[in-house]
Amino acid sequence: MLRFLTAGESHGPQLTAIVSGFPAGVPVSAEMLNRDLERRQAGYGRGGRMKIEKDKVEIVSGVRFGRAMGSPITFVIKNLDYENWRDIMNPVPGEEDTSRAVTRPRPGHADLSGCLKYGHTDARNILERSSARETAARVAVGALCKCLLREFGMRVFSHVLRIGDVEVDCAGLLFDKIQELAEKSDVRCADGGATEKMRRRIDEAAAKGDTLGGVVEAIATGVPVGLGNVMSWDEKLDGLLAQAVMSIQAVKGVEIGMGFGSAKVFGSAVHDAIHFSTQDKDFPEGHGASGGFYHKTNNAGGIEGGIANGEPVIVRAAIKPIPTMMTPKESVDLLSKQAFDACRERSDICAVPAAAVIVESAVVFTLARAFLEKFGGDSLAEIQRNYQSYVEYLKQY
Ligand code: EPS
Repeated sequence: MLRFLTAGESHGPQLTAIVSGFPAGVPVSAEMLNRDLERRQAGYGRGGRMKIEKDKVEIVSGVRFGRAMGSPITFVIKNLDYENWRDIMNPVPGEEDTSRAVTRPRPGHADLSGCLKYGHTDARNILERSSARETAARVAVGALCKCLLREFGMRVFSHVLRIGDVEVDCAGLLFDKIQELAEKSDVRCADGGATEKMRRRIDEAAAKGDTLGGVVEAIATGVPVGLGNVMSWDEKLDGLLAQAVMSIQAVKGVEIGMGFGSAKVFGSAVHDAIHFSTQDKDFPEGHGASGGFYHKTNNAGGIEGGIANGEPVIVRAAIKPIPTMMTPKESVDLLSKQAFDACRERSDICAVPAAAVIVESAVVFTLARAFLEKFGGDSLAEIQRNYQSYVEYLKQY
């Protein structure tokens, strides 16, 4: 089974990810992974930390001459900021530098519940790991999985639909155009007018010492019918996607396809009618192998009954505003129990553009795992044989 584990503190020496179950023979390059790390770092509204970091992976196991070997793949991403935190993050027992201790937990963070759970009185022991810095490792894992999915014509991209009260209008745009425009926008949005308004809102939030959240969308095209499972609750593709996306720092809501909107209207406005054709030209944009069955609408977001139905998989996530604020809310000191304002820490104003790339990575990983479950996972050649035979079966169905 495809699995991964990440480790590393935000201001420690490095982030590490170990991916096991990745098939042998898949072409993998550090450049591919670094491209997505760069995309995650970009975006209007980031704080001072992003001026320090230049995220790059070093692949230290599992890849030889540019191809996966089938053994666990390990990569590390150095935290360049560690140089400024050596004494504070020192693993050696002895004199402790507590100059950056956090005893006034920040509302909205894991600080308080984490300290109570683990018995700490310095929330740094919690926030170093709860920090969204960890998502750099997850994005590298997603980029690795893209190396597999692209071999089978699958693509996953992401864009921003909302920052604060500013909404994007990209109705009628083809996926290619949405992707192209979003990649050019520093708020990762496919609507030039909204881009300007979003930047202004972020400036306003910064001026007030406040922060902003938003909504992001990931779209996966070329997904073949049959990924996921209807038979067991814990194998349903939509359930797996929701878990993977919800586990991302600051995500407070996940929708598939029409999502919450489908609760407001009649069933006739929700369910996607089924059609059949032998002509590729009849299939909607982004359609994957499905034996000729297709849907002209995609309110289901590409998943029915926990199984991919051949249409693009569409996942949206609500990102809450960053809880570290320059105008902090009331809190209580962990030691004295006195009321104080929460700790002020350097942070971002808005990380929604970065969150789009992170959600994209979670979707990529989840689809890659479901893909390997369906088609076997030892080597690329074996998966290609299995995939080809499935496509043939679908044609003859
Ligand atoms: C984060 C706080 C900020 C962000 C960080 C996430 O870092 P710092 O505490 O060093 O200023 O910049 O995000 C990243 C480092 C990153 O790579 O995305 C937090 O508290 O979650």
